[in-house]
Amino acid sequence: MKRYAAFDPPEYRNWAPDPGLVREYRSRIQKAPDRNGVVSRLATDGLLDLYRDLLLTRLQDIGLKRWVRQGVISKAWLGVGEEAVTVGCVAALEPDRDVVIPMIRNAGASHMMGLPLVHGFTSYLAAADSPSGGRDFHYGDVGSGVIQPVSHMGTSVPVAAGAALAFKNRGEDRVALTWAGDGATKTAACHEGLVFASRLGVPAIVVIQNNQVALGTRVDQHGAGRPADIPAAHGITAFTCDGNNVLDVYAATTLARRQCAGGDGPAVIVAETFRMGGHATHDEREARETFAAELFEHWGRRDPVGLFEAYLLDEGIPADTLADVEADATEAVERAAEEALASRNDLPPPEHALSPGVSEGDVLHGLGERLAALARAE
Ligand SMILES: Cc1ncc(C[n+]2csc(CCOP(=O)(O)OP(=O)(O)O)c2C)c(N)n1
Ligand SMILES: [Mg+2]
Repeated sequence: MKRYAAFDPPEYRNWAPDPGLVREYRSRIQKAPDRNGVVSRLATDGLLDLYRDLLLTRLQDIGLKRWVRQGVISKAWLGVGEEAVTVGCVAALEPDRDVVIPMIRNAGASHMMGLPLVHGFTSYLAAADSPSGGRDFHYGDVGSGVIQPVSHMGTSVPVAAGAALAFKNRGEDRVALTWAGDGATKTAACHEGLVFASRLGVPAIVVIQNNQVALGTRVDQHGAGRPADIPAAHGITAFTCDGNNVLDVYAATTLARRQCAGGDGPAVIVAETFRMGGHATHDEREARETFAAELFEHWGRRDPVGLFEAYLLDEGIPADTLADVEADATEAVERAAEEALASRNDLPPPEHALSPGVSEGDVLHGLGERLAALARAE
């Protein structure tokens, strides 16, 4: 893909595939017969869909970073380097039936589930036409299978377990999938959710997205155990995967979904990856000091977009075809950002900030009562 000198991490700027890593990328799948079976059923269109979704996810982040530099927004939480953990997982789901709860690094899940790309931008502007009506930058749409997260780490795990229990009780072939960062796995909520899911045998998939860091604390500092050991502690089947290899993530999630659909849920996917930027755009310099430069180089050579592109070329897909996919993705993201900017000054009425917090479509439940209580107090 085109590289963006002003926005890419230094390791991506003059990126070229390392032939040994491209071979490893392929052999990782080939040496696992069940995963190889899943991947070999992907036709060219399926591979190109994965490529497009990786690009859209990366380009949305680049668009947000551009906004930060331009002063449109003050900061953005990006998922650069971790795109495959989102794209591979969601591609393995049934978008018309399954539900996801995306965390900050999983913004790409929303467009993959069918939410307009423009929401990825309006959500940051607090504009009246943003998904939450300007109240929250977290966003979702239950109708599209995206449950809006809250910022409290780990809490999406019990919510996913609860949604999965509903699917099980109704006898529906549906799964609920959420992600938990390495830091989030240290919360009580995460473990309560896993206990609940495992004891009730619900079709929930929890993806432990180990990007090696939680805010400014390295994974080795915030816990002595390994994220990969967590599923066994709860008696849950683990599917470990290379989080920078979209095919491996896709195959692992397909197998996890199959297990859930067969009534043998839940499943935990453990994806190893690396945060190439800061926690958000405000601490990128500190983030570079959190790890040795060699670690950035190690993971930088494993750019999930670049490696998949190299794999596709190796598969015989013409460079022109990839360039067309990229041109379309670039245009779609630029259009979404422009469209979002048009409603930048269209802010919601201030009373909306008083809502107790439950909203559904255009209705903010409880707002009337809250205003009446305020009027009585005056
Ligand atoms: C319960 C809770 N404690 C603390 C925070 C503040 N906080 C926000 S993100 C974050 C780090 C999250 O790390 P991780 O789960 O590894 O996800 P990552 O940011 O690496 O994707 C922290 C501590 C929070 N949102 N919720
Ligand atoms: Mg983390």
